[in-house]
Amino acid sequence: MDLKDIIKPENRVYGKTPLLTDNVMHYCPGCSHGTVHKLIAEVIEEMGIQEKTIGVSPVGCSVFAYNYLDIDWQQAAHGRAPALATATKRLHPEKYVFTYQGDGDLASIGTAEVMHACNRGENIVIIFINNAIYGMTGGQMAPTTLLGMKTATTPYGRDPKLHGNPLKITELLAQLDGTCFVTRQSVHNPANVRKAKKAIRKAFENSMMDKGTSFVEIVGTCNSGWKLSPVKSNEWMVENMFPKYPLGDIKDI
Ligand SMILES: Cc1ncc(C[n+]2csc(CCOP(=O)(O)OP(=O)(O)O)c2C)c(N)n1
Repeated sequence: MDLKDIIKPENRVYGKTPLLTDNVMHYCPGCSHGTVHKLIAEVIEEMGIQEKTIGVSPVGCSVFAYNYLDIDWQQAAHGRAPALATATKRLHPEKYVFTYQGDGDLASIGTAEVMHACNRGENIVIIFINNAIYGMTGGQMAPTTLLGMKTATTPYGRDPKLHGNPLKITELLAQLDGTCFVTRQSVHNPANVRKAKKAIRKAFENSMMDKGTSFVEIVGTCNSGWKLSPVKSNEWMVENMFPKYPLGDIKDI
């Protein structure tokens, strides 16, 4: 019997969007990147903008994002995605342009780029994955690392006297006149996955309304870097990350 005869349209509860390629993702089991990729792909499919979307992939674990979403992509040097997205959107105002960046990329190496793109109010979407460390290079401290958190470069825990304080860059960007929508989400359970998807969709819709920059932070896990199982990582994130990085909309105009 053919699969189509068993799974009738009325019985279908979920199907993988064709925008997600069949390439096997290189992410570690439990990593948030894969879930966020899926949400972006679903939003693009549901909005029918596959041919009109250009992603800018970063340096970091999600450097290969272009292998997983069947849309047009550019590859930026570390931290430079908002600058590249600015040029792309200005050259192609009819396109939906988004960046996808980790916290090392966006909140450390590319701080200036993201600040000025948001301040200029570029009509782009910025997706920011905050897992509190530099994942790809082996779990070094990032600006978003929590106080006391052990990383490869803070083996005794982050000490504010030595290493400074965690940077709440999302709150900073919300202060800038160029941002129209700034929100912090997570994908650690089904309810939050749905909320994150809604936020991503809103951000994409905003980018055609000349309202300015939409910024979606996703607080995510890096279980390899954190040296915890996927389940424990989610628990650790809820207990430790959310008090410092509370979920919800920070700005919506
Ligand atoms: C200018 C520059 N500095 C440093 C590096 C090395 N580097 C590559 S990936 C990475 C860390 C990426 O961390 P993050 O942006 O948080 O993304 P994650 O891997 O955690 O998703 C670093 C420091 C680089 N490629 N370019």
